[in-house]
Amino acid sequence: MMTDITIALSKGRIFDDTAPLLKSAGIVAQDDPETSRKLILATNRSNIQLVIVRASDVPTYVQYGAADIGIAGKDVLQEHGGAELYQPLDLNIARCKMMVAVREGFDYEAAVHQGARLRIATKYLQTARDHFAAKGVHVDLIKLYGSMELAPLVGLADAIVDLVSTGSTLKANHLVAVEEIMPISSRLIINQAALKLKRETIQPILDAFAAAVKK
Ligand code: PRT
Ligand code: MG
Repeated sequence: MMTDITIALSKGRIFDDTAPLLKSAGIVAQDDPETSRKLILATNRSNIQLVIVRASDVPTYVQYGAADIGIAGKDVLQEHGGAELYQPLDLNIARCKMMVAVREGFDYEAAVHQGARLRIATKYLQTARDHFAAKGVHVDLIKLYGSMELAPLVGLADAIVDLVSTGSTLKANHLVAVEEIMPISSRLIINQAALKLKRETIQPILDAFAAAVKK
């Protein structure tokens, strides 16, 4: 019997970093998601397809079984909560850091020390809430969907919680990172029911990924 496997991932850096891992599992996409408008990509393996979704939607597709396997950043999984997702493998790709950043010249340490109530703009509400609660810092969280770097520049927030990789976006906007919240990389996620029902097909993919991951 032919088992159909659907793998959900986002285009851009996750697709780019995942393609070599897929290749090591013998899976090659038939289209390039950067140039194709297709949302479902066939692969060289007739029983395996890729679906291209927003990075933050990957856990949802896998949770509901619309995809069997997904690749998602720890940032995304932290916000989703990870309920019902089997997370067997850190792929060590799309690495960056979740950080707190402020405007150059803003004395974050002093503000924290004085017990000031801080306004924090972020797309990562759950992560920010957990971080400041653990520090015992009172915050007002302001939800944004992107370009968090703008918020401190126009007085919307005292600080942001965002991902930083090269640091050039912060620098270009006269912001500085003042605290690392956690290192981020992408993980393989698997629907638990799919793993039981389709283990014959899923296990070799998992094994190939595990063997190909850069330590
Ligand atoms: O872009 P979209 O709104 O569709 O969604 P997304 O931003 O969640 O997706 P995408 O594809 O941009 O990122 C997918 C995953 O890559 C994220 O979930 C992270 O796990 C991981 N990743 C790794 C990053 C970065 N590095 C990164 N630098 N995601 C985003 N950035 C952004 C960051 O938010 C900031 O705006 O890049 C900017 C900073 O980069 P530097 O190099 O200037 O520091
Ligand atoms: Mg992005």
